[in-house]
Amino acid sequence: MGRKFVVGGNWKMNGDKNQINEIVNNLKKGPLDPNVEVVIGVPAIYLAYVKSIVPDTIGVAAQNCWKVPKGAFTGEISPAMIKDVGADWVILGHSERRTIFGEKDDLVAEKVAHALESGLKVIACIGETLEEREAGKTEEVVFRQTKALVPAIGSNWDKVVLAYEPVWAIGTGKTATPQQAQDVHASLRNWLSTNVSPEVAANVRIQYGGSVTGATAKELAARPDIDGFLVGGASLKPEFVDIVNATQ
Ligand code: G2H
Repeated sequence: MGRKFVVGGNWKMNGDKNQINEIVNNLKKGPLDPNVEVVIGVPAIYLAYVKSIVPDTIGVAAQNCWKVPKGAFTGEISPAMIKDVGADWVILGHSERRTIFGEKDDLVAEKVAHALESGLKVIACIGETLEEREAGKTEEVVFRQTKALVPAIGSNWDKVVLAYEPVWAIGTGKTATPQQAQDVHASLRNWLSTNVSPEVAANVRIQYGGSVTGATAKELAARPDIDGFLVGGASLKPEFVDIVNATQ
């Protein structure tokens, strides 16, 4: 069976109720390709609100969570809480979490493990910095980040989407070329085939993320190993619909 195209909108720390209403109305108007899975990653404080106004066909994701169900962790939210308000996804390991908030591979893995144990689906982000790319270390970094996730994911690969987001392309307007993205996706799939299993490699969906727009999505989506997008800035705009429909 083919991999279902999956497009995530990562709103990051943006939006108020007015803007959220506009974004959701735009999604409702669509029309969205029914063969594409759509997930919107919203600020934690708006998870319940978004869940109450968005159609059930659109998944709702938190952008982060902590690694245990509850306790004295001021300011954190748990997968149990995310599920309790009706959301079913969490984005973990985003490069902004890694670079601004100092999250390392092992912490990301612990969060992924607990989120999956709690019944959430996970968009797990990986990607190299410009310095690492220029030093020829793209594969080394992406494989290292993925390797840390393997024991955390265990047999739950069907609940995981990998998002390859080169850090140099995030929010910079510098999208990776379709060939650059395809090359990393293909070598990652190859690594998964050797280090996890050929089945996982064939079935896991790998999104590309980094300054995707309505103008760049179609050409990226045409590449065989690009199974969707994780979209930041453009997910706040009407063109998000064009990105969802990029394979049409
Ligand atoms: C990468 C992406 C969404 P943007 O972070 O995760 O953001 O599309 O703004 O580069």
